[in-house]
Amino acid sequence: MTELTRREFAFLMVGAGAAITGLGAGSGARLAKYVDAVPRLPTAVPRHEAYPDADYYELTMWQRPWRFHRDLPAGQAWGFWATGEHGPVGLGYLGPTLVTRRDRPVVVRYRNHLPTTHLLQSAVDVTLWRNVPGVPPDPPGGRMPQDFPAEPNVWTVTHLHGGFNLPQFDGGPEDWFTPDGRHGPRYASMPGARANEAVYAYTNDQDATMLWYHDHSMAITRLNQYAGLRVSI
Ligand SMILES: [Cu+2]
Repeated sequence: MTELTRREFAFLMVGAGAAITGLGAGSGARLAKYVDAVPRLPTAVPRHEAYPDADYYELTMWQRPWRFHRDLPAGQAWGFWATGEHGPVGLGYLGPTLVTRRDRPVVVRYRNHLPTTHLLQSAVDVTLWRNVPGVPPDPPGGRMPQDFPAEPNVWTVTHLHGGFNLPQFDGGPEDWFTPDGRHGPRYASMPGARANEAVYAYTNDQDATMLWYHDHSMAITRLNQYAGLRVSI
């Protein structure tokens, strides 16, 4: 776990460090190792008014400051924030853990409150969903024909990795939604979602184990996860 976290730090320094911290990858700066405690993910508390037979959570994606190392200035990162009795529950990066019981249904309202410009905008590869002059199309038939926005935007969709999920709540790549309310071609939700939300129900009948939830959006999954949208449950 510690190793993974160190690797994440190292990756972020190299891959996203320029954007997030202003430190160039070639600056020669060396950071002291093992000086920060590994952050502990907070635990979200479920509510029961809306769905009495389920644990109900609201998880909002925000861009917030996050300090990746004690000797770096605070940068910006993405994370999930749960609605809590005493305010939002989150870190700024990653997000809260949900503690559940096998066979106890869970309902999650995912809300996209991110900016409409990607945190890692310079790394967005539009050729993954659009024909670009000079870039040969993938055979057969060129790039993906889905109805994507004309310009890169911040679409997200959350997949519960390892859950026995109904297909409409599985968070597939085309199920995305944006902060300004656009939806992917296979977007689905329980009733009552606002335009920048999707409400998913999980039967939670897989074996008791640790799962994780993470962004799964078409073409920008890697960027959304580097930015912070991935958490254990
Ligand atoms: Cu996964």
